Amino acid sequence: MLRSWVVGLTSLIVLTACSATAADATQPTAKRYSSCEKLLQDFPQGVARSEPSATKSAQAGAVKPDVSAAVYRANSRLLDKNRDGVICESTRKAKSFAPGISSAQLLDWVKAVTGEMSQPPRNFMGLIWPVGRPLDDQPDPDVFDGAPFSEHADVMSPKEIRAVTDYFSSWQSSQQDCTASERREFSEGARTVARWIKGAADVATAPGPCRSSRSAILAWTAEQDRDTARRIFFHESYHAMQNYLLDRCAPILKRNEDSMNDLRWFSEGTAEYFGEYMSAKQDGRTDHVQRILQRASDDLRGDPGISLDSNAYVQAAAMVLMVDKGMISERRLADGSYFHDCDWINDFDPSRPEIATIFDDFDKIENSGGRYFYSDQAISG
Ligand SMILES: [Ca+2]
Repeated sequence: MLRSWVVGLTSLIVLTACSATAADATQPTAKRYSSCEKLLQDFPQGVARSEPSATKSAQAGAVKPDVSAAVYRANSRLLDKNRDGVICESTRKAKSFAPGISSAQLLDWVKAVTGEMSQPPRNFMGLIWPVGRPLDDQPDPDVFDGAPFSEHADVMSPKEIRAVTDYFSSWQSSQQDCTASERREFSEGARTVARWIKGAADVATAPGPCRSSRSAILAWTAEQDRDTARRIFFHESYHAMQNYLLDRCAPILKRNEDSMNDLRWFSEGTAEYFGEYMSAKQDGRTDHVQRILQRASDDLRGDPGISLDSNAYVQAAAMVLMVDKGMISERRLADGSYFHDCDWINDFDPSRPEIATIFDDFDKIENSGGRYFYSDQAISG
């Protein structure tokens, strides 16, 4: 029995080898490329050696690569570093487990964000899954490792929950560009994310895992419409693209991260502004500033004494005021370049007199004829 199986296998190998030789003899040798940049000019989605390899890559959230055994064979030694049967696979990945948005649509969101940045990370992944309604109206940091998420009703089966947690951990472990010490943190990171997902937390965050590989992950709650989920996804993606946030600047500036908490208004305000900006851009709208000011204005009407530290709505409005005053530009906000080094920690410190005026005047939003704007006095003040 074993003998005949071995014989059969040998014949198969011979047959395969013969057909490969025959194919090589009749086909011109495929072009060799010296880099992925060059190959991607001809094959923008990368090249798989076979249909199953292409399908597997697409299931992992990438754009489905073209299939060409000849191109693959000519270039795999140099360009298929992780030996997964695909050369120059997409570095942008997205997976949606939520009804209401497909993985292909989420990949469009991912590409929109990374395309906007002047220094995007090499690898980026977006992940969305559904949760139900909140179980109470208080955050439960004790349940979620200190993260300010709240428990929601489960809407996924145990099998689906497993699929979401597996997706995150397998994407993370496939990241080849992270350092050995960063990779040692992977399992604890994946376990934390899995606890959030299993606990039906309203997760909205940008977990590492390293400088060259970033992700934005979102639990889409039953109370959020699609536009809200998209805006939050863009907000979190922006955090993932802020190359120098407080945790990264603390060791560089030799300061304790907690001593810089009064800078969060700027990292949050830019992210919230970006969420509205990117949503408008995708929809072909130009009303993002109006929406930002209207939300802040509604918030201020509910609580006129609110401070600029209190929430992202008023912090995004403060960005509008700074653009109006010429202190920042929308272009640099949108392309992430205020976060290319740690200068922002000093530039936007509330103890600076010009920043103190923003803390004084962010609430001077006026409304006339349905239009929201900062008063001339606030702009010139
Ligand atoms: Ca590969």
